[in-house]
Amino acid sequence: MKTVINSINAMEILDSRGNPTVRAFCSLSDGTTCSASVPSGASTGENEAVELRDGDPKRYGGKGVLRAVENVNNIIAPEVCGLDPTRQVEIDRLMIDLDGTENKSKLGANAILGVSMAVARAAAIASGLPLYKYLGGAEAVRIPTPMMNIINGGKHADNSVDFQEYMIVPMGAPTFAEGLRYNAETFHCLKKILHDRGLATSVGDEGGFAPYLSSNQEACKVIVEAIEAAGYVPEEDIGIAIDPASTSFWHDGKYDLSNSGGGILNSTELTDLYTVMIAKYPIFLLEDGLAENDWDGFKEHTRRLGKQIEIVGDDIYVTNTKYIERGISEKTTNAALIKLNQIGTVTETIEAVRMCHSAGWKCLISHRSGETEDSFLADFAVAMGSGQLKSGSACRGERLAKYNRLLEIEAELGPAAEFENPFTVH
Ligand code: 2PG
Ligand code: MG
Repeated sequence: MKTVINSINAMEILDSRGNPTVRAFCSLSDGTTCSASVPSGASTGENEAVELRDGDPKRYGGKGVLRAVENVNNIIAPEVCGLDPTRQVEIDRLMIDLDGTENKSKLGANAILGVSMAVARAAAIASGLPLYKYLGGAEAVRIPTPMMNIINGGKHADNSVDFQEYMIVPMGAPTFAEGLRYNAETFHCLKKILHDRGLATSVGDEGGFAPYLSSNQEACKVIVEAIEAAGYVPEEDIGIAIDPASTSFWHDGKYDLSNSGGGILNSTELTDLYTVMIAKYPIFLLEDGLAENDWDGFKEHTRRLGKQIEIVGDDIYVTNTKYIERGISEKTTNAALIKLNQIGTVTETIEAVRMCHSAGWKCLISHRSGETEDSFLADFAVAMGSGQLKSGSACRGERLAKYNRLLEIEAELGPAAEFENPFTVH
């Protein structure tokens, strides 16, 4: 007998920042039951799919998601029940049509994505396959490089650092497990270095340290010290990737780094600053070096830096093929960030990855700053085979849930697992 979806429902849970989010449940006629939880960003792009919030000031400061939960229970569930859970594309399209808006503002991308992920997971279980294999097929064997965010700034921390994320990348590690160890050891050395200098070792939203540093470059300096203190060679063993999330300090067409004493810069001047930093530190990737609406600035930025390093667009594309297509034709960047909840369905996220890969672009699969213990992202990253994932620091359970799941996947694949440095050395 054909397995069908028996029930779909949702509830309000809390994310890693203590804000409400959606957990969706799916049960099948074969007895399979599972759930999936939706993450939430802080430095969001203006064109992201809409995260539906109640706006009721009496609950969670207006951030409740009971309307999204009701939309799952009352509008989506009756339409999806009875369908074959392996028909992911059809189910996602059906929800997109039910919503009927450009940006999923009627039902909420949080409602739709919760169901989309839960259905994928249920179908994988019913098929007897791990999620990465169900979504990625037999060739899903590439384990992504863990890009670990060990210094948090910008909107993710209350410190003097304007740039949001400083990540370490285990360039020279032979396996994912070894790469994770390189990173975690460096994280611990960084803690000691900061502590010994009397700097704060408390952490930001993604588990990286959030010290008061004298400049944005100072963060690279202490990271290089930490890499060396851990016994690794900067550049060869471990490199640096930065997500300045510059939309968050872009005001009136200028980049405002006055929080860290860096002044107010235009796109060219900010690209000059990055050029200096790249020459001085082992930086291999810059994400959102410029702001979401600075398409012209980005073109110049990529023309100047794109041969040397990976230039990733996050807020500018919001995992939406409409914007990625423009980026590919205008050579705006040479890679894209991929976040499931920016677009709101598993199917559309896969389409975004496919578009990037067929243009020869890299994809960096990403968590959100507000996360849950759900490790869906780890399987998704392996399924997409893009070789790069960022899931925060070596601290905070919701971040480690993804890295630990990747350890499991690598062990399960055994000798079939592939792990290769996705960056070209400059
Ligand atoms: C980013 C993300 C994830 P947020 O900018 O890349 O690190 O942050 O989820 O706050 O948008
Ligand atoms: Mg980003």
